[in-house]
Amino acid sequence: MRTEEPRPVRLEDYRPPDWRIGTAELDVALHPTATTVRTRLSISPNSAGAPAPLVLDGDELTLRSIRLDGKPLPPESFVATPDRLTIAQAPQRPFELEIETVLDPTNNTKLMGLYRAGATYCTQCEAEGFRRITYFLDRPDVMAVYTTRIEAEKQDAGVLLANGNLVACGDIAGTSRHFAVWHDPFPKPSYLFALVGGNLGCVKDSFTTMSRRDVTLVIYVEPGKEDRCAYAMDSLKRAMRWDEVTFGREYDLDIFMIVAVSAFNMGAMENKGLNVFNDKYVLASPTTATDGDYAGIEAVIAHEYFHNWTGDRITCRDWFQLCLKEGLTVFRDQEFTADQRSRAVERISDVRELRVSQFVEDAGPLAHPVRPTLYHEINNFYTATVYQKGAEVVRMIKTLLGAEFFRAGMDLYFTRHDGQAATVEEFVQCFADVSGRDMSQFMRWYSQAGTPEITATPQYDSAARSFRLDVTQIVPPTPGQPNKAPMVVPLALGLIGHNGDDMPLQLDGRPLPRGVIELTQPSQSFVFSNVPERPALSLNRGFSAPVKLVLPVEADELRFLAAHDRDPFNRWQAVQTLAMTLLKSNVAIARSGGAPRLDQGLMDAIDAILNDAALEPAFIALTLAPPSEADIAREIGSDVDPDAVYSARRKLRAAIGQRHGATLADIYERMTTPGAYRPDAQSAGRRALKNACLDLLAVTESAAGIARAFDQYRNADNMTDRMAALETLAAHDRPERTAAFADFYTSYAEDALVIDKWFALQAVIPEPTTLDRVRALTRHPAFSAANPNRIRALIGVFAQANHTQFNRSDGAGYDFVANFVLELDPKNPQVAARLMSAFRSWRALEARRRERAEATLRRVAAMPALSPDVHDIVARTLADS
Ligand code: 0A1
Ligand code: ZN
Repeated sequence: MRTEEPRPVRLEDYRPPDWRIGTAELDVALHPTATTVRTRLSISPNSAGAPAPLVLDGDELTLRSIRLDGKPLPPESFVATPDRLTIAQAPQRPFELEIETVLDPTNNTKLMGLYRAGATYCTQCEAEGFRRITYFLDRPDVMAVYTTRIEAEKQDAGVLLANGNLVACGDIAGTSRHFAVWHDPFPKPSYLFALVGGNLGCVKDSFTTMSRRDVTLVIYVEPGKEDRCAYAMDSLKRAMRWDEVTFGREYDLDIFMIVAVSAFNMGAMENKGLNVFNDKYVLASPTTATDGDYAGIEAVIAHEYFHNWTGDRITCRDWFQLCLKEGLTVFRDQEFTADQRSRAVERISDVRELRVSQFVEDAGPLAHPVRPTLYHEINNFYTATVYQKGAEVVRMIKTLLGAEFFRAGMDLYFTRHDGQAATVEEFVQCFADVSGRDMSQFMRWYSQAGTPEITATPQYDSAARSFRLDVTQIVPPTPGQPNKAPMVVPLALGLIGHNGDDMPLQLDGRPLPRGVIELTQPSQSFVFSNVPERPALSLNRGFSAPVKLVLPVEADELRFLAAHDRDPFNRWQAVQTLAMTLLKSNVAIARSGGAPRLDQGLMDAIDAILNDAALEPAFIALTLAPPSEADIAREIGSDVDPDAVYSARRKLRAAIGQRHGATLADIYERMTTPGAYRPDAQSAGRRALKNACLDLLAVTESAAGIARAFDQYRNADNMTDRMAALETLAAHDRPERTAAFADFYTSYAEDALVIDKWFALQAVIPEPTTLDRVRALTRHPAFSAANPNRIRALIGVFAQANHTQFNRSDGAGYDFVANFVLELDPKNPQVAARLMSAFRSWRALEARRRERAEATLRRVAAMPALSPDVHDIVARTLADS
């Protein structure tokens, strides 16, 4: 717990640092509970302005000694508290400061700073963890050259790693200790510092860069897990090549290292030359990892590697600029996956994810701009808005400018800002400079929160052969932003003739560049000429803008688009829109006790997709999944009853299973691939379709459907098929479920990452007994509240993905999660705060649940000694607006 009430940090208060740190030499003697860190900093005043005191950040630090230019500092000339070191009259000239602190990594449960993941020593410094290691100007615009010496008992930590290149290592004569010295020649902010010590196995490889330099690649893992690193290593090499080819970016050190650790607050971390990973995003074998796990590894490995340029070589001036590295790097990893796998499937998956996480965030009390202007706790801003919407904003720049200007703008950014701590303005200016385009209105995507709502009204004039589109945009109010200005919205579109072909687009007598219209006003009309027949309108193709579209489209036209649109995203979207319309009306019917409607048109659209031999299996699988519960709830917007949402959705899936039973059974057989498991996208797509069929056939409650799932569970030779079958069985309260869960546990008890799947599948069962089950599982020997992966698998999945049981009408789900959060908060506030954000949609619930959720939130808010992390989430969740 911090000793002071945190003050908000505001973008407008940004000032350059008063001091610079040129070099930082760390000497770290690892010890389980008393690690000593001796730091030598070369410090100089940053400007010739008025003399400023030197104030270094700390967090729970214990100072052992301090020297200035080699001499001990007299006690009256400095003040050291756990969270600050102040030298009121520091010399106004360059000087050297030596600081010794002592740390307890074993009892560092926050997993920030230096901590232990199992027996391994590792660090996590983003955003403000370095100050838990030593006193420092812990802000990203202070960039220093680091040299790190580590020493340890050889038997405790046989491997000693830090950023950069290895310059020396060896035994310490006359002792059982050894040491290693690492030097990173690239100036970097403290949040990119890392060191690791442990007894680790490794896998080595090498990569020849485009300028023919050889780079050593090493992945370190728990000994015995080396054979699960092949896919991560292969992904790394593909990512390195892709960045050279696509962005001209080459790796810059002699070695690139990845360390997989078992306890990590997030997915992974891009420390310069020494990425630290949650082992979930490194380890994979056919019998322990699903296709989804393989895809996650590929994406996260690429993401962290791409940070080397977008994050490390060019970093952020301050934490308000977080999207500068995160949005851009997510965009880059999404493009990588699109190129490695299927562009259409990647786009649909990314938009699905955006809608369930970012759109939900944007519609609730935690909504914030892609670049916020105020925060209480920066850890709470690693959000879907900063990451996913941040990526959409970069993608829109590409859509507006075209691929060539986009690449030129990126090239300019890399040359102009290399080695700097930059801002969003500087990034966007590069695109303005190369294209000559005024980007000032576009900047609103960074400053205005909320999902714009675009209403489009089409009108065809057969006499004039013209097609007119009247478009209005509204950006809804969000916390602190009641009034919004119009945005620049690039809408890719197509006008489709009755034969399914796109018509040439002529706007104001000129061909439309890239098929994109640009909204800039609250309302605008676009008139297309030479339109020979009434077209079907395909709007926001490829989801060119992250907006909500309101279009008065007839079901017939949606069916036509589902069958004929040459834009695969909008084919998928057409089926989603048909399903959403039906689901919303069936939710209302369910609440008044009626029987759900069926929609022949939707069934026909699905039929057309199922029988289109030209479509990739992964695409068909995505089309078979109706909008998620979170999507439906968001569309309904208020007075949401999660039970009615769940029931309407399940019944629609049962209707699909019933109506298309024969086709689904046939596809199930055809998609069964003989031979050994391969994780490539095509094979994964076939499995995804097969397993979508399996689930739809079982959701009808047919005995044959359940038997097929149980058979698949028992006979599967890979984790994807086994998990898919278990997931299907999990939704049916039958003896087969009990048997399969028991078997799964005994088969994989030794493998924590696999047991996480077992926790998660039980946490998501949509039945009233689940809360008791989850409660009991928190006492299971395989569960540990000290490990974030276990917490996310059991409590996180229950709170975020089990809509009916977290939102039980008696409020017991809320109380359970809140109590867990309160217990976790003193130990790991970051993970606790993330769990707490599950309450973010509480205002949209029906009255009874809303009252229960509010009571729970108020109870948490009233607790003394909440961490700043949880306090911030709860206060914003409860705020009026
Ligand atoms: N920069 C990392 C995300 C990250 C942020 C904070 C952390 O602290 C626990 C860890 C990781 C990324 O984008 O991958
Ligand atoms: Zn990142």
